[in-house]
This record gives sequence, C-alpha cells and structure tokens, in this order.
Amino acid sequence: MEKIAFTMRLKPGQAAKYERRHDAIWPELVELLRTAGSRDYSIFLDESTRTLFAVLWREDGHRIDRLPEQPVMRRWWSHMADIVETNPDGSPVTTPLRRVFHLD
Ligand code: RM4
Repeated sequence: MEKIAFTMRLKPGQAAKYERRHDAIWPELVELLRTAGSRDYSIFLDESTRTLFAVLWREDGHRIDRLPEQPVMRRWWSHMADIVETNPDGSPVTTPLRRVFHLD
C-alpha cells in the first residue's frame, strides 16, 4: 500500500455544496473507487485558498490510473464541474504532491 496526496481547487463560495455532495456520494462511485484500489480516502479544505487536499491509500496493483475511463467517474466529475476548477476534458484540475516528510 502507498499513501498519495494531491490538490484540487474549489470555485468561490462552494464549500458547503462540495461537502453536501460528498455526504451524498453515489454508492456506485464508492464501489468504483474501492474496486480500483483506493482506501481511507479523505479530502480536506483550506478555506483561505480554496485548496482541496486529497489523501488516500493505494493498494498494490491498483487501477486508479484507469478511473478517467470509467463512465461513473466521468459522470461524477461533470456533476462537480460547477463547483470545482475543471480541465477542458471535464476532469478536476489536479496537482500531485510529493511527500517531503514521513514519520511512522
Ligand atoms: C472529488 C473529485 C475526485 C473524486 C472524489 C470522490 O470531488 O471528483 O476526483 O475522487 O471527489
């Protein structure tokens, strides 16, 4: 298992809506994310910059790289596109983060 983190960015004034939509995350998306090998997935919000900090565990042999091909994932991204900064292909603008410290 490997822990990874990345950021996304919320559009202004959308924090409550973002949280509400995730409170009502679709069961089929939960299933897809788990099947792809993600575990213990959290998203934190820095309200001062609207930065969303996502952190999750990736199982060995995961298929997270294939998520953009999945219709459920693409439907979720289009469902979120009005409140998250989004690329022209509909995916959220994502910045991978490099780990610079770790303490077990
Ligand atoms: C986020 C974003 C991510 C997704 C999570 C569940 O808003 O769309 O790509 O993995 O939701």
